[in-house]
Amino acid sequence: MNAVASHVEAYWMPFTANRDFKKNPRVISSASGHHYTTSDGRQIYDLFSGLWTTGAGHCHPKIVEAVQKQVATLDYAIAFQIGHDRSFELAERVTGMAPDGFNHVFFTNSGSESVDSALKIALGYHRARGEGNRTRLIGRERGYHGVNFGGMSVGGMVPNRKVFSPCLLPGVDHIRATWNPEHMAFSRGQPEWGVHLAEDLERLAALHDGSNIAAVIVEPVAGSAGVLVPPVGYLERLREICDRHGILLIFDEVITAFGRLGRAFAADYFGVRPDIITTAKGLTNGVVPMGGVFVQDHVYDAFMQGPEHMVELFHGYTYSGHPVAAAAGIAAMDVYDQEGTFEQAAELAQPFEEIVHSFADHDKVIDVRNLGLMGAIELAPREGAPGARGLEIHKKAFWEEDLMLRNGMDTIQLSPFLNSRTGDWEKAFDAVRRLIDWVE
Ligand code: PXG
Ligand code: PLP
Repeated sequence: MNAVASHVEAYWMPFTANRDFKKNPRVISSASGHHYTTSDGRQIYDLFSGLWTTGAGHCHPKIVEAVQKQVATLDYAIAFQIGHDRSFELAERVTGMAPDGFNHVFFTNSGSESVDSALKIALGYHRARGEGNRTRLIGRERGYHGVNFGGMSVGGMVPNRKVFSPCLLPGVDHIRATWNPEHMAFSRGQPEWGVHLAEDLERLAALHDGSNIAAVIVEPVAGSAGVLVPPVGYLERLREICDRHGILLIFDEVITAFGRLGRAFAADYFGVRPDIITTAKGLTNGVVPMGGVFVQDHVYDAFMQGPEHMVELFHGYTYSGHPVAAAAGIAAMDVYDQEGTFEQAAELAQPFEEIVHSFADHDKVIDVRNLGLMGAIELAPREGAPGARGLEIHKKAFWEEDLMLRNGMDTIQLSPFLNSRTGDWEKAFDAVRRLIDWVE
């Protein structure tokens, strides 16, 4: 065991092969801008910007300063029946950036909490309007909506659901994922094929009667599943079907909100307005854990009835709107505004598309997908060992190419900084090519 390895046993790491990891731990000690520094002193270029979180770069001085100031001014304030300035300020700020009609936001501490909050809000909304029969929830195969019971139930990642199968929420259905290799492989941006996949929702409305369905939740672009981009017209079609049946449409924008597609929200990018939007990650540039659920006025207003002394939504977290998180959020919005971060991301989308699609002709690559600054290079699995190529590439990238690369099974997931320098990409993607050439 090396010096680091002896200190890593106590921590049960999330979504990690603990025993394999602990034999030779990959450990980060600090970060600045576009690089991490490892515990053995190497500078590593981060091609995943944290975990889709840190689009403006690590340890941004303005956000660091705001957090330092806040923690010394107001560390925590009771969150229920009492308010503090920072949470109101952030709420005003971010609803001001949200699509029209989204004038309220409920704060959480993560994407998983945002999703479970959104599902509860959807159920409460219908009940408040006298439609308490609308209880069915619909998700999508291969969707990722976090790991809490609600999000896991509407999610469609099989390994995340398998062990918990008997305890998933009842009354949940899934529409098909928007990926079909035969018709969609190597599409640049949105695939032309596949709008009809939205009709799955119409079929479920016919099966259950639409009047029993509360909400459908989808990621506008599926992230964790390996960047599955919606076909042209697909999200619009979902919106139409929801309207026809009175179903709430929830966009899970935990990855896509705050610039990943070159706009504040994917809802803006696609010009499709959901009823509820879940966010996290980029809300604070990943600096302090925080999420937010944005709701349209008709959703908020539905709750604002009955005796005024009564709590309208029996839901909330001790740390909802935490002062330090809110200060980080406000500073992140300042950075995005002042540096034109979303505009930078929009300009980088085309060069990014070129660079990821330069892998299309590699004999180990079976698909390349991209939209905005989300990208995926999918490798053919090694015979009898699915996932092995992806993990071997991730590890060698860390140890020998000084590169942070995230793999999901055999798909290399790409989430570059919103303010990346294209010269850095050239070096980083040269390394990616060497790794794909090398892997057996
Ligand atoms: N919804 C979406 C769309 C997400 O991407 C969550 C909810 C849950 O957020 P929290 O903060 O509870 O983790 C996410 C999180 C990957 C990967 O490898 C992505 C996420 C989580 C783990 C792995 O792409 N996204
Ligand atoms: N190492 C790798 C593999 C890289 O991709 C990069 C940047 O792209 C670096 C190191 C450091 O690059 P720079 O100092 O230009 O930011």
